[in-house]
Amino acid sequence: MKKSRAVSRSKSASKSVSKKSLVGIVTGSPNDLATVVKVRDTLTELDIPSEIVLASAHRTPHKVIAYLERAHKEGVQVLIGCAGMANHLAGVLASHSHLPVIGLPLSGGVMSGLDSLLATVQMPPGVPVATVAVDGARNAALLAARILALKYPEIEARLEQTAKRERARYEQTSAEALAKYIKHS
Ligand code: AIR
Repeated sequence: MKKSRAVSRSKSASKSVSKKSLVGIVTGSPNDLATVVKVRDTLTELDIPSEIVLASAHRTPHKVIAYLERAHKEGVQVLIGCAGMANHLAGVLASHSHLPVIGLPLSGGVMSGLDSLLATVQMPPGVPVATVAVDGARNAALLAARILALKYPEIEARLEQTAKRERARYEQTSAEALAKYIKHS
């Protein structure tokens, strides 16, 4: 499927990755950063420039809007909204932007992320947010990369290499686990 996508993409439509941030990662609290930096780490692994911005839909909504204005001007192409508890950040990003928005619900609080998951995923028709798992930082980054890969062939190639490496690691771990448990059973 990936092959046909690469083939069907016209040469004039494909672009080179710029140095400017292609992904804007917005998060609701400095206390979220331990998880949110993993989004950035995965994007960096794929050579995708990104930025992390601290802005809360509830505490500093003006900052969310100000960031969006800058992001639109500077050519950010995918937004990731991360927050815990009553997570309205991704939804607010999607309601003020035409860009694709990924919601990353975070755990924490008495509901361990279920509150954030439901607040992120249950968007009304017309305002789409693609929601990943609670604390699913790596998938948030990989999904952003897949969106960008539609336009940038080099990102598609890096994604393919990463998937190949991860499959090989999985096969090796599986073989080791089987050898260990079958020997001891
Ligand atoms: N939050 C911040 N503004 C709106 C929301 N939903 C989230 C943060 C954090 C949680 O509330 O993203 O995950 C608790 O924030 P804090 O700063 O009290 O730790």
